[in-house]
Amino acid sequence: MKALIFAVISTLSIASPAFAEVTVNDAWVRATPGSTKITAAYATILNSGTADDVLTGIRTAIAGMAHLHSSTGKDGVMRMESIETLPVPAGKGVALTPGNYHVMIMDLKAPLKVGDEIPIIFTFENQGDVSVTAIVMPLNYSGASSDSGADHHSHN
Ligand SMILES: [Cu+2]
Repeated sequence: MKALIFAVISTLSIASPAFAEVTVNDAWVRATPGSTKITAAYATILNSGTADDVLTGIRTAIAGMAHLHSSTGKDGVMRMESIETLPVPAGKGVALTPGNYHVMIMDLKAPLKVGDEIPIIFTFENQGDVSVTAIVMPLNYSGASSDSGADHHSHN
């Protein structure tokens, strides 16, 4: 009887996802000059679990609107478009970087100054809400490892 109970418990613990398999790392937001009400946030999403997940939404209390965007360069012209969901495959990382995926933040309630800490909530289909603190970086900042290429996480 005891053995049966243990068997049931261990089955349950395998079925339910481990805590925080999906994490959002190195989040940063670009500072805003003057009275600009638009900026963008970037981060690296890591899925260390064995199940695929999907980023389904982003929100922040500092602005009226935050939305996931992708950037594509076509014929030398950069275009941005809203995307509703972003797959985060099991065992992979997805980078939100300048010129690529990013969080478009609109209707800012106040200017963002370098060094400020901004709360952003990323919502995933399986993981649920992941709260992160994004650091406000200077206008010319382009990401922690944008030039080296040495320690890039794998991404699609
Ligand atoms: Cu955008």
